[in-house]
Amino acid sequence: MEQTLVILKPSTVIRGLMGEVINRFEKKGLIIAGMKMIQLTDDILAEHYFHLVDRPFFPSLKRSMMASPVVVMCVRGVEAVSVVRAMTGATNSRVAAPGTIRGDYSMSGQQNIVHASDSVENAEIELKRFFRDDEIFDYKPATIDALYGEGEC
Ligand code: IDP
Ligand code: MG
Repeated sequence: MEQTLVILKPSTVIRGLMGEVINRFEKKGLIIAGMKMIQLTDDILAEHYFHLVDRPFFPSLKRSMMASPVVVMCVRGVEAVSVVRAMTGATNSRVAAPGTIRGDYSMSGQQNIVHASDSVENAEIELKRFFRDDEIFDYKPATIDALYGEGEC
């Protein structure tokens, strides 16, 4: 199975939407393999969003990401990286499709509820950025035999 990083951004924490968003991943059948609340810093955001450091909105992106603690999650499942990206929706929530998390919970291109890793390679790098090995758990959900068909995982 793949693992991917999800961050519940301050827009989710401050608006009291953590439970709703976590519930979507649980209902989908994804396994929450790790989860904790942390405060992001300048340094970790410069690393995490290195592809955006030269963009004019980077200072306001950093402020928005440090406005409250965030929840970082390790989410596991077959093809979890692409499944979670599809559930997340387009970056700009105003064009994100209804039914996606951003499409259903946000009006913003910046305060867009969740971060989700965009490739298997980046998921590995990003999970290492936020989790120690012993903070990711390999337990078997009681529902696993009903989540996947034989040989699917
Ligand atoms: P993603 O979150 O959909 O992967 P990225 O391009 O990696 O999108 O951008 C990271 C984050 O930076 C976005 O989720 C959003 O919060 C913010 N961001 C991206 N583009 C803009 C913009 O044009 N204005 C303001 N914030 C932006
Ligand atoms: Mg991205």
